[in-house]
Amino acid sequence: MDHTPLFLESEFAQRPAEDAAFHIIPVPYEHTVSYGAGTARGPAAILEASNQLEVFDGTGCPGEEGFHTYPAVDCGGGPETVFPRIMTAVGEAMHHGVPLVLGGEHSITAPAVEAVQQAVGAPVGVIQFDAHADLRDEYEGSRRSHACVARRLHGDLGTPLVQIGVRALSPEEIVYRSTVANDPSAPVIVAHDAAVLVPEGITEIVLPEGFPELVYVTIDVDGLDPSVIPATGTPVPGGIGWYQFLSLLTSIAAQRRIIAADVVELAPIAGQPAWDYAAAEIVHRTIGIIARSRSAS
Ligand SMILES: [Mn+2]
Repeated sequence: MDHTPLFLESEFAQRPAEDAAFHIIPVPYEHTVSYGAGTARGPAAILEASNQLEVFDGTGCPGEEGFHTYPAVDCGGGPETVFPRIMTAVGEAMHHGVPLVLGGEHSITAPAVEAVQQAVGAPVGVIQFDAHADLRDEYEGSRRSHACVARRLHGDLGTPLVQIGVRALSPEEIVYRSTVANDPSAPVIVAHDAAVLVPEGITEIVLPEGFPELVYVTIDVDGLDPSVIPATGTPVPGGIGWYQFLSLLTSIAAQRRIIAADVVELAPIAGQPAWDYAAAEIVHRTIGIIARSRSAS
């Protein structure tokens, strides 16, 4: 059997889980009839591409804090069997450090956040980079579709939510956002949509007062402009650029404690490793931003 690549093992020897700050969890989940054709190959492509990364992320060498890559979560079966496995893996990683979950389709964020909530026993806020709001209650007959993940987080798990880079919204999602905005008892949803962020070149956002101290960051790669990563199921023009993404994430890390993150929805295109590399770089830069914010606090 081929060796499954570990995150940046070309430069940093794998650390035991107890001795690693960052815990990479591959979740090759794609619950569609075309299983195997798209996002299921995302985690392996990111891990392979990670071995081409430079150890220096532009500011420091986050790998010095230790990486531990888990075996891929078994994604055979439907959400009712796979989601508990995701929760177990993320819960275990939370004992040791910061989980970085690699998707897979976006629906995996719901069990990941649930596991993080359980592990900390405190309110967790979610920061979502995404082209889509993912606030539908149901999509194509499923409440666990990738198009519904933010609704599962906000509506079911009760997480306050900040959406960054959204530029594709259904009428139902617009109504949901405004209903929440007018309901003082609902957890907050704050939208920094691409139509304002991108033309105005905004590089910093201020989190709302009362937003939880502990945050989970979910990065749907389609949140960035397709000029950065076109290898995703539903690319949408007009997304945030590379440096804008880094600045926005840095501004989040300066205000709250990022305790877990995921990078989802990479659908590798054969013969086009550039996009796999870009996704691996997103993971690496995210780790670096988290590492520096932790040592600063
Ligand atoms: Mn999404």
